[in-house]
Amino acid sequence: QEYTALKLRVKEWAPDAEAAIKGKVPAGADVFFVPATLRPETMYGQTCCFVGPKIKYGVFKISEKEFYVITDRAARNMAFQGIFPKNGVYEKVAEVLGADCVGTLVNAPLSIHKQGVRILPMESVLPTKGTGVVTSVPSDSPDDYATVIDLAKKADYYKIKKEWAELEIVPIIKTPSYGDLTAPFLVKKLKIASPKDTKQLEEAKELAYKEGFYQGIMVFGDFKGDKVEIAKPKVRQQLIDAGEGFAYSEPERKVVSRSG
Ligand code: ZZB
Repeated sequence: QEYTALKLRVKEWAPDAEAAIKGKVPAGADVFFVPATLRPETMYGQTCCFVGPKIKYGVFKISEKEFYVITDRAARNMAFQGIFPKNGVYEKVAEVLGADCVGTLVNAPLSIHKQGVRILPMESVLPTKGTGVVTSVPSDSPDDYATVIDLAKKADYYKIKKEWAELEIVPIIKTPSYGDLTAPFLVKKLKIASPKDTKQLEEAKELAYKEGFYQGIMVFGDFKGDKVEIAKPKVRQQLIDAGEGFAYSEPERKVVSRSG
């Protein structure tokens, strides 16, 4: 899988995360949450960034000035892709639990929400995929839409401020079948009531990917009017050129062998 890794710079730490990294990251250095995405063209619509509350993350040193928050597994992969200064070597300076990061304010490149977006919990984040950090685009990802609705509904239970989950969702991509807010449309159409409706969410995701990629037209950003197919690599290159993203690939996951 060829992902785009995105650099979300920490503007303000949640208190427990701040305590965990205290004295371990030099003053003045930037720390980034680094989600891996297959949809760089949707980055305008980021409204938050998810971590698995029970997942343990490492804070890895890229240089004196830059540190990444990702899983150990992702750091190991990155170390063999020229992302760390020395091939195969990845230095971990601190560890932090996903739950302790909740509430941290980060700057999300290209997002319309220039004041920053919050780190929020998502139970279904897989520690074995990507970087274990997932940027949230509720306009175009059914999983993300179902999750932000649930987070806002049960803000107290999740120990978050309701407004952190309620940043405005704007149209980024238009398709003939689903209009300009694909994820909300599909969540409604498939009667998805919560993030626990995993089977319908899987189906919604497949539909959203297909329709978005082959029929989608950008309705926001520098490539407004272009087909998604055309805009995708251009947005990706912009992010890379701006130093706000980089290529990250992951060895194909093992596929369960088919019977017989
Ligand atoms: C932003 C985004 C916007 C994404 C969108 C999708 C969509 P896939 O689809 O299963 O091959 N992701 C990345 N890492 C993880 C993880 N560790 N656990 C759970 N989800 C993860 O996986 C790729 C997508 O799954 C990534 O692309 C990321 O969400 C999420 F509008 O990033 B995406 C229709 C999907 N739309």
